[in-house]
Amino acid sequence: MNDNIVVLTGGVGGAKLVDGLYRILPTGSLTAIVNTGDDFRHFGLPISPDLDTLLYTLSGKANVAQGWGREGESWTFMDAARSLGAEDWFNLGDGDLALHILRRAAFENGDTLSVVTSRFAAQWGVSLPILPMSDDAVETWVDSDEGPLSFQRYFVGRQCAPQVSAIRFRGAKQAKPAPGVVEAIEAASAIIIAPSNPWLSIDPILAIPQLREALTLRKVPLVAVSPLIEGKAVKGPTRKLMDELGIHPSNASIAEHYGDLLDGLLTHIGDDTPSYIYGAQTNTLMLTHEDRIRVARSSLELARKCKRG
Ligand code: FO1
Repeated sequence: MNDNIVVLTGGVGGAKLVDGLYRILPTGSLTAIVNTGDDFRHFGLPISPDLDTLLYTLSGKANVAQGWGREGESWTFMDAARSLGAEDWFNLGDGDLALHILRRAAFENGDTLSVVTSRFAAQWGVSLPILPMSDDAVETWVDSDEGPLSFQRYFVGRQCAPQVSAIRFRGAKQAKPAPGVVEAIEAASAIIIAPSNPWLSIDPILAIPQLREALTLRKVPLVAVSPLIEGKAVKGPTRKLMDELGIHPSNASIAEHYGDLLDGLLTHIGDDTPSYIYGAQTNTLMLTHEDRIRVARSSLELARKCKRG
């Protein structure tokens, strides 16, 4: 089949899979739908971490070791801001600032997040439609033993230390899928959920009613790449979060979480494979570009093999 792949993704881990797919699929046969629940305003600037991580990753600008921001970044702004008493829990690199300042200028110009994101992608030679899940504000919040925390306050400000009891997506019920999102899902030959945190990075996407409905009505396979390796997440709080939410840290829990959306699950070699779901295994650790390509190929193969359940 001529591929028309749609990938749902959050930040770091997801961006690596998208990059692997981007490297092996012909232009025009891949669309990324990206979580914007992590987005927030800082110093009055609109920050879109998962969109920016994807832009950096696909244009080869990403600081891979750090997992966010740019390679070779400088911090003159932060040093000057700190000297003026500014809060410094969330670091804005000098190059990174260009995205936030130009995004804010675009919004003041009446442009949507989708429009400004596609403009950035075109400027950086990224020939992949990078679609925000919505152009409406959706904010991920966690209920914790320190009270309600916005995502970045939890994730960066408190380094995921608070005990989480619930996760909410403010504005999701009213949010509309961004232009092209439902059309991409309806035109897809397969849908892949990237190995992002299901609860923090994929659920905000699934919380948008018309987006979820489009996925439920799909006629094509939907497969996910598990974010767990040997029961732990490669990076970030997935395992800790599962423990706090009382969810057993296994691929069975990942499959259960996606429920009837899932037709297939790609898991790490040697890890548990839920019996009731079509599965495949590979080394899902993505450290090199070859790794990204291997996991991308395995996810495409799984999608081709499993039928729409
Ligand atoms: N993560 C951190 O751990 N510390 C930071 O200071 C930080 C700044 C930052 C700035 C822009 C941006 O796009 C992302 C940034 N991140 C930082 C990462 C961010 O919190 C995560 O990428 C996502 O929100 C989680 O996927």
